Amino acid sequence: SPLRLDGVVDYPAEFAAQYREKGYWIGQTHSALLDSAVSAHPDRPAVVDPRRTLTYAELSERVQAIAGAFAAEGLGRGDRVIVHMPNTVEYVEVVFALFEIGALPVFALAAHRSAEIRQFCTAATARGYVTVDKFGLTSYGDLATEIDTDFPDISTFVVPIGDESWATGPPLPRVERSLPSDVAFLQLSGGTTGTPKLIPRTHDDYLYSVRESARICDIDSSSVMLAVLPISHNFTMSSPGLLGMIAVGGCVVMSPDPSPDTCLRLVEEHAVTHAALVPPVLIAWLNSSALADRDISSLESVWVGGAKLPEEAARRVAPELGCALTQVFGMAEGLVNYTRIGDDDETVTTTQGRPISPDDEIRVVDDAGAPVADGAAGHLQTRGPYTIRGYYRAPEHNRKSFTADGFYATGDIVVRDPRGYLTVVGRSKDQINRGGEKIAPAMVENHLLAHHEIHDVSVVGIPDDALGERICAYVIRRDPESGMPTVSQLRAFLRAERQVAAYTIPDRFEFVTEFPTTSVGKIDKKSQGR
Ligand code: J2J
Repeated sequence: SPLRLDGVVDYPAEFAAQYREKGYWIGQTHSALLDSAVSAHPDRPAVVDPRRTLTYAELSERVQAIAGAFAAEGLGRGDRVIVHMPNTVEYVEVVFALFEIGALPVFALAAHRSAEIRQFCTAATARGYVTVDKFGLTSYGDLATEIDTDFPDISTFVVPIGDESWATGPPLPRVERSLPSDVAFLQLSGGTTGTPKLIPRTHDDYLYSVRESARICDIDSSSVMLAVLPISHNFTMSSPGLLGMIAVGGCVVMSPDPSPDTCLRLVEEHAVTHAALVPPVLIAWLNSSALADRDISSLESVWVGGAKLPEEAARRVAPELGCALTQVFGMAEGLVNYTRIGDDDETVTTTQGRPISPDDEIRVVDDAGAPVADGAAGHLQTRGPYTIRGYYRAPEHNRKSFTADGFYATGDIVVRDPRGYLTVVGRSKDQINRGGEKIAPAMVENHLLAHHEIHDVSVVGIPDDALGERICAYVIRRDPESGMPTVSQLRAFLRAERQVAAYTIPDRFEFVTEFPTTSVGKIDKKSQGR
């Protein structure tokens, strides 16, 4: 019977029926996706990192053993399990082991720290937390101890990186433990509020977007993708990402860091054909001296998205990297747009593509909700076969983020052309896009307001050449004369006391005595950002 999970907004029955009828939802689970790759390509490499390489058959064997270990700890169908792991082979083993037992991975980013992980534990009422012992200079194990102590209902697992002998118990009997219509995992929203919003995606809806993405990007079993960005991110996971590669029997090479030196070396070593990049990483590749030393002729195309790609950078891809460019404009809530192979240069360099599905419904509306003409800027709203109808356990927030007829209000301002291609021209949501990393100002403001010497704070995005935007905090001190707190005290407070992810710490602090206000007395974030 279907998984019963409170706080999920289902697709209306008539829409679900239509999506099945049209062949979008084919009744496949993530475990079944892996199984078909294992039968078709048992001996092909599935996933590679600097320590280990697994073929599809080996991956499947490890997944069964680890699933057994999770089940032995009492984890099972419908349980939410926070996955807090860097880009490694073990990441793929763990996530598919959770799918195998019907548990729901919650896709934390490796960069998250105690503050964010605790929020996810609470928001998801998690039963499990999986992390690694250490990776590079970062030790993760301590956080597991903390979670163990503070969340008695959560079982914690610390995976020893590179050690093939962990979880080698008996495999589980093979039965399907979830239905294709079940929620498969909880993805994270970029967020606009002080609490994280979780995104429930079903096997059916997500894998439709994955298979179509693989087809649009023309990947097959000979394709090799370099995972440069955090593998948990929806882009690297599914557009077409790790799952797209598994859908076609291709190979994923995990990069331990996004630096051009590491990445371009890996492209040469593993004859990488594709990579998903945010604009600042693409630009770092283009400007890297390593480009001259490396043979990257295997690269067929780079997929670039997560933030607006400047046209000048887009135009440099073909001549300087010797490969094609695909622009990707997507969101963890659903809708993904791609420029298509064979599109003219103008389209590929100046638009963010068009939707995956003929049944992605797109509305571009003015402030009053009335449709605007093609060519005019407006708010993007969307509904379709892989776009959620609501965030997890967030009825109040859902009333703002979804229209009465079920369209998701993306908070993006776009221009649609008569062919249906979208160009992102702005944003109406209160969110900072720092080189593809999304920060909710309200979240940062809440942490700063916990400082006893701060009277008030307003966090905004400020334009930045390299990252598109950076984070700026306008701070009103409790005692303006005191000179306290200082910038370095505030950074230390956020890092060490509040324990937030480094990418959410403001790049700049400005001490002010009042915020600019609009005519209605609301803080004018737009004028601060300029
Ligand atoms: C401008 N803004 C963009 C683009 C995303 C594929 C690719 C990206 C994401 C992603 C994703 C943009 N140009 N090319 O999930 O599957 C901004 C928009 C959007 C928000 C979503 C995928 N591509 N954006 O970035 O959930 O503001 O997903 O609404 O992290 O990023 O962020 P996120």
